[in-house]
Amino acid sequence: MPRTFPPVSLIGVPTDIGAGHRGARMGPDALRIAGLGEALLARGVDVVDTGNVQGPANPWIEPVHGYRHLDEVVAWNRALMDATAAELAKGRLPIMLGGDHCLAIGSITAIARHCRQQGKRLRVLWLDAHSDFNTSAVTPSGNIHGMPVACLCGIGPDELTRLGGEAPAITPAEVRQIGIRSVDPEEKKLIKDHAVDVYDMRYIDEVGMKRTMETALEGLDADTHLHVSFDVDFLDPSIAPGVGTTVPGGPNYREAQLVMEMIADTGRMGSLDIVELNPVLDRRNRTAKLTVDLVESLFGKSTLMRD
Ligand SMILES: [Mn+2]
Repeated sequence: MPRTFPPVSLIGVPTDIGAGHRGARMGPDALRIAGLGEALLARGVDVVDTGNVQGPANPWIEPVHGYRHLDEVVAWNRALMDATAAELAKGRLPIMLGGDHCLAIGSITAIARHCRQQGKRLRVLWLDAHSDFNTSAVTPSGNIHGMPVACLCGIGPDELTRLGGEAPAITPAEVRQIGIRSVDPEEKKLIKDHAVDVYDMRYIDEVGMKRTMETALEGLDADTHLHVSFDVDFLDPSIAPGVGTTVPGGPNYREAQLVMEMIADTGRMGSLDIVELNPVLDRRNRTAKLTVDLVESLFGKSTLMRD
């Protein structure tokens, strides 16, 4: 039986304000040019492109008190939080076209608040090479795209942890991280102290992607909102070169497809971030096209009918 998906709103977030390389600001258009909207329409999904969220330019300066571009990061995330909340309130499934991963602070803050208002449980699936659980005390770069999970869990500057008024926006127990293979030494300790549920590449190698995903998706029910935060550097750089922070040893094409198909099978995805795509580092928009291919699988495209 064909699955139906809620209507989708694309929200462009053209910024690299939290990143260590410039170029992710071009990500939204690269995804549009790769045909993201058309691909969803072809799957029978109702899609509206709401255009781009606006925010300040990237001043490209050194960290101040441990954070790089904090005021600008706050401005972008506040704008995205409001845009995300507006689409959720209309009953639509927002897809954030990033943009660097700091934008997940704004999107997920809005999503968590929506879940509280609706009495829904939240599950955040964080597909990434990195845990993004840094704090200013442990990251030398001060790049905030390495901090969103910590900020969402209440660890970070007040301006970000309290973006939605209350802190923390989420708890580590709501998060499952898949594909992790690069964690800073001090960050490892934080992850352990806060008991973040991390399925790193060694775990995936040992038990396989199918079992990993079954475990990470366990316990989802009709009252669960599943948010997928998809950092394109989750993928092995041999298939996805267009990201600023490539780490070898990521999921291959088939494993990535399985991840997306298993998420689609749950029928619970209520929102999606696509982040860190950097067209400056890509080859002929290859990584954007691969991302569109994977998003089609998130919306139920599979080789055969499987019920
Ligand atoms: Mn990330």
